[in-house]
Amino acid sequence: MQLQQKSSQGLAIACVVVSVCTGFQSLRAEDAPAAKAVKLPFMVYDERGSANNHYIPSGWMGNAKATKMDDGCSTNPHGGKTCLKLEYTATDNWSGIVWQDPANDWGDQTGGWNLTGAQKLKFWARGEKGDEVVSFKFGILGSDKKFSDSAKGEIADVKLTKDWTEYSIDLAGKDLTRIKTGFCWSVAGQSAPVVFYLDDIRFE
Ligand SMILES: [Ca+2]
Repeated sequence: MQLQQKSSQGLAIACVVVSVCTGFQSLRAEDAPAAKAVKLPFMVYDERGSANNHYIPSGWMGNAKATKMDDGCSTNPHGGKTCLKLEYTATDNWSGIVWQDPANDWGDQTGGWNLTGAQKLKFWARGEKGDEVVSFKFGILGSDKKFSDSAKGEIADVKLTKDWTEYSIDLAGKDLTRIKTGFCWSVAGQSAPVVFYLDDIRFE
């Protein structure tokens, strides 16, 4: 009631104070700031160093010591001048890399992108020899995390061919309002080192 008697300037200051206090309370996951909206298509990997790239391939999992990634491979890219080259040199154990936003976050920080409207997560892949088995997914942060992904999807145990082939994960009906892990690949150790290539990873 006292606010009504204050000057408009005083009211404005009071509003700012209320906003700040509300901000402190919003540290709870369900009240976290909305994830940034995007324009589709939304690239995860386009070219080395491209401003079109989103998410950061910072989440190295499993046997990372036996894993290599070249994000500027110029050998037969699918589009442009570069593609990703992934190598897993061990024949046992497993490995994978998660594209994260923010980098190195496993669910403790807010962030991510609002991908509402996207119908598919699409990418191109090829194997060095053919028959390499690789799994692909997004949205690996479950509801046990403070700041989780709002949806997940996967195509498991894809057998690659030597030629570029396009794969997709269907997003129909998914809540895409906060996707913090936009892409992930993983391989289990196979009888020989696994080498494969990825390009044009995007939501559209
Ligand atoms: Ca490219």
